[in-house]
Amino acid sequence: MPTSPSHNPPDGRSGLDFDAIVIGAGLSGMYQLYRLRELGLKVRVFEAGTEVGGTWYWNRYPGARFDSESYSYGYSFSKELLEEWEWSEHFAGQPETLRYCKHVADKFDLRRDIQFRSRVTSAIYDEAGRSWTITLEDSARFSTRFLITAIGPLSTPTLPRVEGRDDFKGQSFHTARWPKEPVDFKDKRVAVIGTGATGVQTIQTIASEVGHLTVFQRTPNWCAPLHNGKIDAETQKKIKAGYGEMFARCRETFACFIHTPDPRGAFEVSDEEREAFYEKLYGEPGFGIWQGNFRDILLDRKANATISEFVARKIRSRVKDPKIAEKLIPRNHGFGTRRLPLETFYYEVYNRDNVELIDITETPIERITPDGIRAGGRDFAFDIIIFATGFDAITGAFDQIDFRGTDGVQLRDKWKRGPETYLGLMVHQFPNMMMLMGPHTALGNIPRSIEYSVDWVTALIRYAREHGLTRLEATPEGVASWTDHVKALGAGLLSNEVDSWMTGINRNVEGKTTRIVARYSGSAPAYRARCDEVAANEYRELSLA
Ligand code: NA7
Repeated sequence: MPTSPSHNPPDGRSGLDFDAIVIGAGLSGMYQLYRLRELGLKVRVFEAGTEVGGTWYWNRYPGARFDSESYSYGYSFSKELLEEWEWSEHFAGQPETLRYCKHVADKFDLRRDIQFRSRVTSAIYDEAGRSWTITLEDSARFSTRFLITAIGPLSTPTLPRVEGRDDFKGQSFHTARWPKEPVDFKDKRVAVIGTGATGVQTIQTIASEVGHLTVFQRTPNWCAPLHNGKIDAETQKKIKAGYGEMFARCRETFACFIHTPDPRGAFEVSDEEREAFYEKLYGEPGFGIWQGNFRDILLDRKANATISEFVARKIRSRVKDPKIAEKLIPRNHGFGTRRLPLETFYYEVYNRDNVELIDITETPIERITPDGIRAGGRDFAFDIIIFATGFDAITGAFDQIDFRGTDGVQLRDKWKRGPETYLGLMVHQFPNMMMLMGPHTALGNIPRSIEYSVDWVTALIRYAREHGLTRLEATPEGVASWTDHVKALGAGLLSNEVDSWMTGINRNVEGKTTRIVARYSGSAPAYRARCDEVAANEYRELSLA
């Protein structure tokens, strides 16, 4: 293995500020810091916010909560942490999750290596030094051997490109930039634009608090009941005793959730059995109806139609006004082909006298006015406008930072027609840069995927240190083969034939109107097997020096 003594000085004598820089102090960044410290590395995490928590720091909108079972979502790496932390609900709300993140930061003394209020604006690779220099918004610069992005797949909020946004005299918020102070909704006329997972949680939470609520819906989404509940003492004990088994199960399931698809096809059972199965799933908590449904509902149009029709009937039975019910039923995509929002009496909101649903495909938003919104020639007056309009997903956070690799190549340019990665973890021409939860990686139950990716990156860095390697790069062949593999896996999935953040569509962002394969859509076990194989073969697929 070739080593270059000039690039491999003993620890602390490289002349670099850090051995590793991590961008972002969300769940990925926090755990990566913990692991790299174990290796004895000098690490600094740069975080734009004022606290740890990432998603759970920024998304403090009313009603923000887990859609995955709380206990399946926490970190699994520390037995002590599992033993001492008690989730109060099966699907915890954002304040509790943020408390959890802070607790983890305290327990492992993470904050001493995290620099808050520090937004990274550029990251430039230096070939001579085999290092990266990052620059912050305030122009401060830091150099490092390894650069790890932990910037989140859903962290760059986007606003509608509509005229007059700055003219509005009332309060307006994007859900992912919600103020820390409570917002007073009492007697207020409130607009919510957007009906994705975030819009649904917001709408169902504030409908009874506001004076009047107007929901501007462009595309209805299929939703299913969350069925949340408090965790009593006895269940708490069972959860703790069952952690080992539950995490082992999550390691085996397709997307690391506790739910696993039913091995039967939708038409392998009688109509009555199918109906009874759907009824059972609709009555159970969490993502079971999505992740634990018949094996073919996300693959086969006819199978999908059976569950879509079932849920449409549920919507019709829950919404009193048949015209409104029809507006709430999706027509352009099947059940579960977009990320499924889980709800708590969401549909019943539309039975309230103080709630109005505006279908903006019929009544288009023309502009924001000083007093509200003009849509379909009608002026709506509002005190508060809430933008639940989503994110420039997966690659968006990368576009916000000027990443430049060898020969000054820009990541933005390289990924213009869609991301190209090696295992979703590395990019050719970007040596020593590793991505956590970047494009082409297995997402699913995110913390489960995070723990795996962080451990993989940590093992790679450990290997590099043990073997005197200071330059780790994905090869063009490795990238081409992984990118082709990811694209091939996406073929045939109904979800890849639908516009959503999962297929890289965001009409609020220029150039994001063509579907791409942004996610790895194979099984998490298959993803891990492939990454494990690379590690077991001592990373020979990488270019190492
Ligand atoms: P989503 O799921 O991307 O939803 C955004 C919503 O906002 C969706 O209903 C969009 O309609 C709507 N939207 C976006 N732009 C506009 C404009 N310009 N005008 C009207 N309506 C608009 O984001 P979320 O924050 O709800 O959820 C993201 C993920 O976070 C979620 O999947 C979970 O994993 C957590 P569209 O469907 O594009 O017609």
